[in-house]
Amino acid sequence: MENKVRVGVIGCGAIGRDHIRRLTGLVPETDVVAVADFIPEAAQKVAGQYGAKFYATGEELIAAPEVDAVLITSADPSHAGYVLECLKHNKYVFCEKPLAQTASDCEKIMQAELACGKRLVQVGFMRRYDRGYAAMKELIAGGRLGDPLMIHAAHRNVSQAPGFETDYAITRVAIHELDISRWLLGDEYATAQVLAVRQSKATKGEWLNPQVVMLTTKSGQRIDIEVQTDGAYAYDIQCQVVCENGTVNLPDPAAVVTRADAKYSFDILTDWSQRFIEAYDIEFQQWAKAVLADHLTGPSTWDGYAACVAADAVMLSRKTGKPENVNMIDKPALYA
Ligand code: ISE
Repeated sequence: MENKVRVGVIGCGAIGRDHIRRLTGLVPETDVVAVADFIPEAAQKVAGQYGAKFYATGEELIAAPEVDAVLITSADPSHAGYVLECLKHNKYVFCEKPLAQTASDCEKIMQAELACGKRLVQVGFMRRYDRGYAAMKELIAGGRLGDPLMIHAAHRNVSQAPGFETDYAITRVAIHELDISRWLLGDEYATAQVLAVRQSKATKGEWLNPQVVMLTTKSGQRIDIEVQTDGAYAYDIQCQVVCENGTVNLPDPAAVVTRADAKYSFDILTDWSQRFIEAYDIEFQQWAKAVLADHLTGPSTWDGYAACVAADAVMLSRKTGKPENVNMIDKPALYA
């Protein structure tokens, strides 16, 4: 690597294509040189569009000598396997969330990365790069509001892709809050639970919707997360941190305000991929610089693991009907 990171992308669906557009247009430190997808035609189309090389499998792309770093935007269950393959080749890898489907797969990734002796993995928890969340964290850490006591959060979706299941509400949707809450509070979870709620008739499939996730942290803070995966009025992300001397709220995205017809109104986004669009840009600009500097600083394997341990405990609590302990291994020094 001289002054450009040559990136190979596995997964040419909507988010993959959006990241390729982003890397190509907004991240001058990267070149997208290779693509793969489990639907070959999808990758071939993108390869033609961007002048990248098409690979028939993710494994071949990872092994390719012209690929310095890999971006994984394939289906969730394939993430862990591809990350492990990248580590076998000692390559940088940016993996969209979730890092894996279970905490035990995250532990395997951690062991492989520790054997490499340096951080190579970054997880796509893009909310940490959102200006609103970043300002909240700065304010809380500054101490003016006193200690944080609790978080009230909501994650509301208009719809889901076909094949959605109850557990995806945790591993694919609430996983963002599982990450951002521990990041805002600077603490780890002690217990996790999912509570039953009156079900919404707006749900198209068979899965449970809404769900309410409750967590406690080691220092006794409480977090409640309303998760609506379908049928909500818009894509609406809310977060309020209640501190000893005041509260701090996540701002809504900037929108034009209309005063007309005796109403004060503004539009709310409906498409989740638009809500954190600027955060994605910043996330990849910083990642590319960090790869060139050979020193990753963004969300790590440890962060991917912490979110998955909490997700596992939430899903277990659905079966047991009680809060479950969030048991994490000791944090390796690499992630200090
Ligand atoms: C998507 O993958 C996300 O990351 C969004 O935050 C979530 O709201 C959406 O339901 C997921 O499909």
